[in-house]
Amino acid sequence: MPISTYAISIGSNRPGRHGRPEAEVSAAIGALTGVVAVAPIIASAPIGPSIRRFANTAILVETKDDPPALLARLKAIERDFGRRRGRRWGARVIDLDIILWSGGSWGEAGLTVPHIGFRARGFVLDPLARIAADWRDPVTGLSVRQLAYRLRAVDQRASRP
Ligand code: A4P
Ligand code: MG
Repeated sequence: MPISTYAISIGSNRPGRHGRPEAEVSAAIGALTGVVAVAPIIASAPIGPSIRRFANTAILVETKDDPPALLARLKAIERDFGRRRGRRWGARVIDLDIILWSGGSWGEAGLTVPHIGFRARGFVLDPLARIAADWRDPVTGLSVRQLAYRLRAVDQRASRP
């Protein structure tokens, strides 16, 4: 497998052994090899049933791993950080999702890249736009900058009286 680049989103809304959610996010970045770019960590209001605020960021990783191999590495970190399997979208110490892959699309064995929901999530698009604004989503052909802009426009329309 040649070297490819991945965009990974990181979220935490529960303290763990490294400390507060921001510290968990930083520790997860430290646990990964091949990290070539790190966006600022943002605080974001929870989308879904969780009440606690999230710390979120995005990173770029270069690796020879194919998508399933990288997912296995990410899941090992989630387990090591004490994430418990439970309610989907429940509070979690760390959540690591593969968002984009320089190889394009992947869809086998329970793994979908680009991530199915990322186009509707500001907490993914905003940090990612800081480090990979021109990266094009192979499904829509839109860049991360355009996806972030489009989502903000939708949100503004929704909040207009
Ligand atoms: N899976 C399939 N595709 C992928 C992929 N591209 N990356 C499978 C990672 N995993 C992928 O994921 C469930 C299963 O999806 C995995 O076992 C893998 O085989 P998960 O991470 O265990 O479950 P999840 O995180 O609860 O679900 P999901 O769909 O990843 O939800 P999200 O998108 O992570 O949303 N609000 C704020 N403000 N900030 C957040 O970070 N996060 C969520 C969770 C909800 N609200 C939030 C935030
Ligand atoms: Mg996830």
